[in-house]
Amino acid sequence: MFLHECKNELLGVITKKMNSAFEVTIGHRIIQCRLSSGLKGNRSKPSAKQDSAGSFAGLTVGDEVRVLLTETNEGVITALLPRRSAFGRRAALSMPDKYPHEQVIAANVDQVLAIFSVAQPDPHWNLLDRYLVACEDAGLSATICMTKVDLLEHQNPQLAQEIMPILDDFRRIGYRVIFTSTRTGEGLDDVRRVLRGQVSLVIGKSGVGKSSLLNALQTGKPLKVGNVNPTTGKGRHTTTHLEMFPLEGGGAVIDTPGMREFGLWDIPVETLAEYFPEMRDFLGRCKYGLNCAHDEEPGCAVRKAVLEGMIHPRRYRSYLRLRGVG
Ligand SMILES: Nc1nc2c(ncn2[C@@H]2O[C@H](COP(=O)(O)OP(=O)(O)OP(=O)(O)O)[C@@H](O)[C@H]2O)c(=O)[nH]1
Ligand SMILES: [Mg+2]
Ligand SMILES: [Zn+2]
Repeated sequence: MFLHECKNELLGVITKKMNSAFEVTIGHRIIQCRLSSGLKGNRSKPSAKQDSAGSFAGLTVGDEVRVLLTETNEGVITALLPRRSAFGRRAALSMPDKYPHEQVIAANVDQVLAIFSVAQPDPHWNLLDRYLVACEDAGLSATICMTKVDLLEHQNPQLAQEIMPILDDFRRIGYRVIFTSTRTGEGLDDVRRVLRGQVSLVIGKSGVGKSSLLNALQTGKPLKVGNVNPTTGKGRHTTTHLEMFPLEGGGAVIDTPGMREFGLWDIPVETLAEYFPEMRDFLGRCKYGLNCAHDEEPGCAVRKAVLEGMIHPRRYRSYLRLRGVG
């Protein structure tokens, strides 16, 4: 699946990233690679939005690269091929003097599997809204996967009453929602169907069960799984690197470390409403046309739609918060 050849360099796909070390899959071979000094030098480029051949903003899993093999059978990544897609976030700034920039989490993926557990940890809907906006911006379809559904059925029936209306609304506005449990096997066939033949990126907070789900699908070697702190409901950041696994029958899936933060990168306020599918029908119908921020303006068609139950008030509040007016 990953085989190409070009002159004396090889073309491959980055299938694992650990800090600054990479594994590149070339055909059936996995080559340990480092970056050429030329590529490292390009790190000052602040935006990955213009990423294409030659512009570099942090290579990541899914990237197609040129690799020069050394005598010791290690590789040097010499070039990044143009990306077909990039899913990113605002980079968490570990050093105060660093410029704000995008961190591309994965490249060339077809779709995103946004994972939330029904409990332990509790779902965080505003975070889901941000994931979905990032997917819309990247032009990627998204499936919402609710894990640990065994907890819903046996331990907390009240929880179902809380979360089902919210998930029904996500379905109504066009997102696919699936329910899984690695304990009972529920929904695993649904996940297989969604993943088949596609390159999928699995994202979600630590402890929601991303690696457990991939283990249940038997995508390859068993992945490390960590328990959730019973008091705080938080995961323990068990997965610490990005890795892509080929799927039997085609496609691949990328496991990621749980992200502590997920900030949106470079979404113009004017386009934000377009990234809420349920708002699209009302855009341009406000008194102030496309200049409306859909906040307190008179004659706002979006706010009217909220009052009439066409847009969920929670989603609307989430929109306002992202727009910086909520
Ligand atoms: N009850 C229940 N627990 C589950 C299920 N799936 C996973 N878990 C548990 O959830 C905990 C976290 O699972 P992981 O797969 O390590 O979660 P992760 O999302 O990969 O976490 P990070 O790697 O830290 O980002 C483990 O204790 C799992 O046993 C499920 O379907 N039901
Ligand atoms: Mg994990
Ligand atoms: Zn408006």
